[in-house]
Amino acid sequence: MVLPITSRFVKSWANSAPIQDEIDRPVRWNSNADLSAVAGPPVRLCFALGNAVIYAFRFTGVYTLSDETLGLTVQQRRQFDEDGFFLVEDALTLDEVAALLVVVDVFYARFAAARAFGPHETLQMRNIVAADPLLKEVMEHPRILPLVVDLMGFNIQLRTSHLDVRPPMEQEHGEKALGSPESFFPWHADGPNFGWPEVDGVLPFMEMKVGYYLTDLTAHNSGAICVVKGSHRTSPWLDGQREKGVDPERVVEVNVKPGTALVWRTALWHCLTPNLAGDARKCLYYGYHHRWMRSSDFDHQRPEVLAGCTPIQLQLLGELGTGKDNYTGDDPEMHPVSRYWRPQDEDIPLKAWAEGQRR
Ligand SMILES: O=C(O)CCC(=O)C(=O)O
Repeated sequence: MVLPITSRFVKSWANSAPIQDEIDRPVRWNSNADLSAVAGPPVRLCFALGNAVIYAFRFTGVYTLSDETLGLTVQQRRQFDEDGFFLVEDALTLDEVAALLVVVDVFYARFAAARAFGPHETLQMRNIVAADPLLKEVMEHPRILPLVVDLMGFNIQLRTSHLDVRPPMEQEHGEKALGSPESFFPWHADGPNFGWPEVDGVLPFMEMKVGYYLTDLTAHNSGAICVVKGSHRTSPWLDGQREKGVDPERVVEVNVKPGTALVWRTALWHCLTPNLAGDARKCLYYGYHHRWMRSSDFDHQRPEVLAGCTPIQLQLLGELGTGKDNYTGDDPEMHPVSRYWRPQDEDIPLKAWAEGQRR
């Protein structure tokens, strides 16, 4: 029951539906979970318990989806906003995983030979969309692209794409504190040099990444990424997280099976567990941001990478969907106007694609 302190008992907030054996679910009063009508003045909460214990409760925003949503669920929306990430199991089929592993292994072998890698050498290769057609296809994976568009809108492009191969490491890496400055992969949030802009101590939503895991990361210390739940919401530079260290209660080790995708805000603090398992960890990352920002992997992709691309691929690769190079508009001499800043519909084919998906 929700009971305003200063006014009389509010009938509609009496008696929420009973909650049994659940640890994460919204409370509803007469099927209403929206408490905004009693927001503002202090309230008292009355709990009626039968053979029960309350561990925690909190007030959060109410999450709803617009009619335009392509694939995102309310739970994914809430997790993305509150925790900064969610997981999609079986985002890739096992056949897709197998095909991608072949490609990843070829690149590792090529670099290992060319650069005389030692047994523990990591490969973090960038701009993979330009390196192989299959790696390019993943940037528009049909299970994930709708979620990216739901979260960022259709006026997006790739900021980066990379593959990571981390062979097993020496055991001594397990002795360093997770993500500490002395560890092989300290806690950090992604961002350009000199940082993202801050608005009242909060980092605006500037970009997101999708991680696709190709190997089994279900065991502790198998090289999985760790994220600090909710850390995308506050600026670490302002709230002193760097000095105080990361709250271990909020750390999530992303122990997942092959084919799982991690959809995450790159402002989340993240680091890696050491890979003390028997096999190399292999994964792919695709970062998306707004088209009016600059990519980190390229200014323009090479012509041979763009040749034969679909309009949507061109858009995601940072080009105009038309394939034309009138980047500053049709009258650049008198009235230059960036087609990234003011795109026409044909410059952003994801718009028409999204509309088609909704029908
Ligand atoms: O290798 C990983 O899993 C994380 C890489 C990373 O720090 C990033 O994608 O920003």
